[in-house]
Amino acid sequence: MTSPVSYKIVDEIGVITVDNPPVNALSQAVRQGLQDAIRTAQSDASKAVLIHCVGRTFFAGADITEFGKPAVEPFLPELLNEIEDSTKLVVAALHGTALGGGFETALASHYRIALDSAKVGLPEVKLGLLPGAGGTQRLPRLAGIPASLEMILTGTPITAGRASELGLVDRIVSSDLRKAAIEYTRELVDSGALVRRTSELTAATVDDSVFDEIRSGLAKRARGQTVSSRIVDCVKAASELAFTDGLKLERELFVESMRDPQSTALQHMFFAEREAAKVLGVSRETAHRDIQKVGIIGGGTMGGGIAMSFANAGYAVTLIEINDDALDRGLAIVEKNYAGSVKRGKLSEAAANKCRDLIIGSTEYAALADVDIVIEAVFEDVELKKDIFARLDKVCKPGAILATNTSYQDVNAIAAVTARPEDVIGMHFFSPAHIMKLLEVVRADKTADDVLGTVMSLAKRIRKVAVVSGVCYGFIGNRMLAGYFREAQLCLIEGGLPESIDAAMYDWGMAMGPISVADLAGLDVGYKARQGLSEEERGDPRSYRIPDALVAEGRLGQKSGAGFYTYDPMTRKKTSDPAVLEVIEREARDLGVERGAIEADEIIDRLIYALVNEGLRILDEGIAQRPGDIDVVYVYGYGFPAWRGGPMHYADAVGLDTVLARINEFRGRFGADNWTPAPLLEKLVAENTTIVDWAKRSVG
Ligand code: 3H9
Repeated sequence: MTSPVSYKIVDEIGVITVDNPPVNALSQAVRQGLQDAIRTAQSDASKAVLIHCVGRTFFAGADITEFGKPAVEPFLPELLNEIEDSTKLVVAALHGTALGGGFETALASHYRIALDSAKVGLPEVKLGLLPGAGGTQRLPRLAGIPASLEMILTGTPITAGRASELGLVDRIVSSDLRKAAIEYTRELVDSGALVRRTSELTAATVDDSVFDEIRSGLAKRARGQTVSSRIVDCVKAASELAFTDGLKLERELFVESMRDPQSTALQHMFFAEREAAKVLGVSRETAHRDIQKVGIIGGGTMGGGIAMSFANAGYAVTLIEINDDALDRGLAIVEKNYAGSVKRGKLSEAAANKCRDLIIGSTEYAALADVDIVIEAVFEDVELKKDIFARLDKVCKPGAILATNTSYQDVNAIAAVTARPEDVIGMHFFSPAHIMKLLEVVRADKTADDVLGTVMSLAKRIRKVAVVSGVCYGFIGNRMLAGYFREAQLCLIEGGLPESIDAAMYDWGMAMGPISVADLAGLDVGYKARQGLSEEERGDPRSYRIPDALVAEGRLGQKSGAGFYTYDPMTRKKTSDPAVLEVIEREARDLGVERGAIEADEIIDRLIYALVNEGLRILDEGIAQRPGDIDVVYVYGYGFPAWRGGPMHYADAVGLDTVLARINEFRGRFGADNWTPAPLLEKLVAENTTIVDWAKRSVG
């Protein structure tokens, strides 16, 4: 096998070139090649060494696919020490994204030159890890403690410009990096520049209060995450211990993090997110339709947010509303959102203006004649949606993609009203659509492969994480959510309080408790939906009587200032309301429910196992392509803690036999209507296997 690393002396510079697509991960072969080259350079005719990568980026980090397997020499930390110990000066030339072990390689080099478009960072925290190849010790020696803590705790890459301000990059160039880097190295040699070892620097000490403050903030900024305090320990050590002792601590805590189930979960999420982009049965080579112009029908919160997502990515958007008033209202919401982004420093005034200018409004469907894709985002009324699609069929040009943003409705039925069902697809955005990362892409029976492929790549362009779902009521996310909300309401009527249920789930790691989510979404939404249903269709009255009673009292949730909680009109801060407890107790009495204490553990198991059980049905039916897709939906769309890896990964981690035993216990206590184990769960337990192994066998 040819090595991904080559070495050649150019103009007296020993140039190490790495070519390991797609992202130049520091695989064993790369590490070996680097070690061989750096050793050769010590005794050959070269005067200095340059490390650079071809392709889209400098090393994007250690090779994550090697994690969990036995480590093979040379190990990265030792290799980087060897690079730093080089007697000839070593220059790293950075482009693309120099991340993790990649950026650590740069920090171990003696000088750094970067393309102005490059970004550098230590994103290990996103994998539940800390930089484990000297990053926690070298970065503080160059950039100081506060900036290092910020970079390592957030994992957010910084620009080459910022890196230069922090002393992490010595020279920035705007083109032809390889040539510029050879010239720079030559210049260093000619000027007699010395080998400059980061490990020999001293990190400026800071007052202990800096660390105390960071630690006390971790509970909020890194809630539930174990690796953050280890990161603080390492960075603190950089200013207190000798370099080698600091490295020893870093190694110890890196290994501890690697063994932590949180890291396993986050690594699973990393690959699940990338897997989700691949559509089974649709080759990556399938030609995509060209998308330049986008039409959106409905200028409400959802339509406006979707318009912003596209405009932010540079697409021209035509927003259609029913009349001038509605259109003005829609455009005003967009305007307000952009003003908010400017105020919060997320966008410059100029960038916001540029995006805003890309969105034009119209009340005429004829304005959609030349759009390449149109997304319908009106309220959830299937007949209205069918009407709209029949009109779109008439006005849109041949080959235009017709998408619906429905959260529940049958996309096949909507497609059937057109003469081109192959062009119809679901694009289920999550609110607020310009912020939430998830996009459920609903593949209807007749959706053409190139339509699906186009929408998946379009999703990436508008910075969404897309997951394919088959057609069913509620698709992947909302279908699973029904059981989760049902159990939250049942726990409430059986003895819980809004606060205790929210606290149980929030403390477990959910972004928001389910009762607060209901208030945010609006209690009237479910109420209205139930009005059209028969008693039988509404299901167990214990699961909706309390919210319906609150709606009857005008408590519609956050929007009316009161729901399960009462909200301050200015700050939206919520407080408990004794009147709600009275409603709960009254409804429980009416329904003959005897209220009693419910432990947090039970609340968690009932809500999460309801998700897991339905998720397994969804998998079994082929609605989700793979378990990781369900995990991506929950982490990116429903505030499930990424460090627990999503409901499917979590179930495997707990053990499917434990999950099944608990569900069977619930069936015994609460009845089979809500608690019949998914057949796939029983099958996997009987076969003594895991969801992930089953998926490997059945999906490949
Ligand atoms: C580390 O460095 C630990 C050290 O401190 C200590 C060690 C002792 N390894 O994201 P994309 C694959 S921890 C293996 O779609 P983009 C990815 O799976 C690491 N594979 O592209 C995908 O494969 P496929 C710290 C990797 O342009 C393909 O590359 N580094 C790795 O949207 C394309 O990826 C990180 O955490 C990897 N390190 O974004 C950086 N990275 O095509 C992680 C990517 O088969 N990577 N792949 O699905 C990223 O953030 C993004 O991939 C990057 C490119 C920004 C680089």
